[in-house]
Amino acid sequence: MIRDPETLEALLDSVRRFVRERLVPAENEVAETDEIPEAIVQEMRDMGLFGLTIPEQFGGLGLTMEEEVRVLLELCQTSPAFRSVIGSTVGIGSQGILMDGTPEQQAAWLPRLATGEVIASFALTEPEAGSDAASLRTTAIREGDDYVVNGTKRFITNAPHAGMLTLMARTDPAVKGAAGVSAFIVDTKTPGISFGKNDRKMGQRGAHTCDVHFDRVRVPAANLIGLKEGQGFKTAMKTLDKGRIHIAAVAVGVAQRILRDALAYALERKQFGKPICEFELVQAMLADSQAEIYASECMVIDAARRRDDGKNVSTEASCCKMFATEMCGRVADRAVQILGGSGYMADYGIERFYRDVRVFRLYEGTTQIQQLIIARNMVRAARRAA
Ligand code: COS
Repeated sequence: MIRDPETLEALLDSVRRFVRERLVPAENEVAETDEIPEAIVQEMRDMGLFGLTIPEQFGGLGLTMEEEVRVLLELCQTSPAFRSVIGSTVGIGSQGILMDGTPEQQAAWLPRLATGEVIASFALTEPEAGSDAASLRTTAIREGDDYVVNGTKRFITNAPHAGMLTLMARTDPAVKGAAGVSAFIVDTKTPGISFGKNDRKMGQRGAHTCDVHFDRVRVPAANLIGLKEGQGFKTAMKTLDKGRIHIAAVAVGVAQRILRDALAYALERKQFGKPICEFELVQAMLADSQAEIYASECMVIDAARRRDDGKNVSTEASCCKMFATEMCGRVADRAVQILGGSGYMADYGIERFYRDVRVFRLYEGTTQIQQLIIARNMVRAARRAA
């Protein structure tokens, strides 16, 4: 749903300009240094990018899902590491508070997330609990007015910079599955929290992940999201439904950029006496990429609109996350192929995108988990209808 086309267009314009003038020129520096310059992060704060999804009453822009998708399509015409800076705060790190938090919890945290003063991370994954998220082992045991948290979270995006975590932990160790899990807001300055070294990753240099260790960390009971135990897994799943539409939009934006670079190369590069874009086998790769990007874009916008209409979009979110991220992998692979030997060389930038986008098919649920969710929902609906 687009509330006011003119206001949205002005925002899209400023993001487009920011990407062109500030982010694209910084791509190589970020890849070399593994750091996003603080001046760029500050500009993101000034533009309100950390508050895209936080309601206006808390100082954010309160974008609808469709509006968020449109912004992401622009913001992702560059290295996806830049999106990652704001990703966990506008997405999975804040949405649990927004969806299930009490008014007090929302008022205490959302304004500082909206300005980018505090960065949020989503702490679900553990060394032994990845795809099987409901098997998580981190415990949060009630002691007086606090919960005492022990355990380790793994691969947590933006944890090295986070001021707060949306933490999923087991409040009832006797209950093994999803029902024993609760969600908490955790201030990262709380004693007993320590961070591992930054992970060494395949791509997206400049975007950081690490382990987070909890050793007898006392979290006030007032920070239990919604003040209800046993609801944390559902909070996480609802958050991921939205997050998966977000990641699908990211995949579409980056794929558009990769295809543009591949086309530009194919127009310039001559072999057998003519530009390679005139060869039909190269044209097939360009055309397949264009058609698949278009299909993915339509899916993402449709899923976003359905969510804005208040529909349950668990199936659609998984469909577009699966389709768009797999598409992006194919587009990146074809781009390397179109550039040939140059596609393999770091100076041309395409191999960097190829590595950067690989994680899209893994995080916020692998392609195989999306397949499982889609098929399960189909079977459930069919059984209900029978
Ligand atoms: N919205 C609301 N509630 C949901 C939900 C959703 N999208 N999906 C599941 N739930 C609820 C279920 O209704 C169930 O509650 P009830 O028992 O009251 O009915 C509960 O959550 C448990 O669901 P389910 O039985 O489906 O859980 P499973 O352990 O079988 O598996 C999957 C769930 C595999 C889908 C889940 O673990 C998953 O998404 N894994 C991937 C995790 C992931 O994306 N990690 C990335 C971390 S962030 S980078």
